[in-house]
Amino acid sequence: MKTRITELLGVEYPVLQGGMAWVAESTLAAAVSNAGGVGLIAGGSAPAEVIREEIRKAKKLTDKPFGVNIMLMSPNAEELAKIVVEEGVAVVTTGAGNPGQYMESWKAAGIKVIPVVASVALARRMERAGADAVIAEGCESGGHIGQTTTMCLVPQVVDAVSIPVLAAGGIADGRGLAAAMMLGAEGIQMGTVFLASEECQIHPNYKELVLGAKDTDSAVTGQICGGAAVRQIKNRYTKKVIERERAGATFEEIEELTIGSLRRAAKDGDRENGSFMAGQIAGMVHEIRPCSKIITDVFTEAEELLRNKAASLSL
Ligand code: TUI
Repeated sequence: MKTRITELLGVEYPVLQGGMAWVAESTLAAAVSNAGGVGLIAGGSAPAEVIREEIRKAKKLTDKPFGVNIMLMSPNAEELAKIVVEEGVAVVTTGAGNPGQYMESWKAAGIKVIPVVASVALARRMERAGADAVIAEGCESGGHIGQTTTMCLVPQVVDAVSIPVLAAGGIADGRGLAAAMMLGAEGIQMGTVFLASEECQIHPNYKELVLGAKDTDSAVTGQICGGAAVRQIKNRYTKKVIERERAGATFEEIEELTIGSLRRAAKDGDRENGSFMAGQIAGMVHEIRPCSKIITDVFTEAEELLRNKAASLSL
């Protein structure tokens, strides 16, 4: 499958791995890149020097292009923005904000910059700022989300910009990839399905929760108190946060509950108090596979669908 994304990034498959904070480290990123996609190391809110070490580890594990995701709400974003230049990282994706202030230095360093956007307005701004492509991420996704679904967001972003668009949110098999292509995307980003990969280093309880989730098992916190909306698997933690939000808790009171919640999920596997970020598509993820198998399964299925669909509809 050749698109402007495979050409831009020099990869076999137009697929990026989501930049999942506390989840996406060098082992996972290198596995996705070695499989022909683009793996990402997530900056999250980790100390920037820890991420530098992860970048160096990934360089030892793969000679293919990989990237770093910079979460712009993190206090370390500025430091990390310099480190990706110093380390000669091939691709940068960003989330949870507008990376405009860093764009010039990244472009000057030859980095391919692909911001994640949740709205047409930000997609347009990113194109004007010099982004190489954008990832249009629908609210089916896990983690911090906007308000528009993938089905509605992707074609509107495709119509609004002329740089290539990747679709994200709710994609975990060939049907999702084929649908994204029909919406005008030239690539995809997947996160949730890579949580259930052999190479993903999260606590086994996290993987178990993803495998066991059904379609309605995620909840969105942060919608009432003015913080960031975050989708994760329903548990005691989401119930408590949503209850407090409904009871009129302040931003600070909610923050007290949310601080450390991702670590409790990814590292400790604390089923009750962790924030197990995952997308709605977790309901369709039932097995642990190597990243290479996940990617070839998705692309083989999509290619067959795209080749045969017209005939099966008697078109
Ligand atoms: O960023 C993500 N997903 C994330 S970040 C994250 S870590 C975190 N944890 C707790 C609270 C907040 C973050 C976990 N998952 N996806 C990309 C994304 N970007 N989704 C939504 C946005 C977004 C939202 C508003 C981007 C820009 C924006 O406004 C910026 C502007 O200036 O218009």
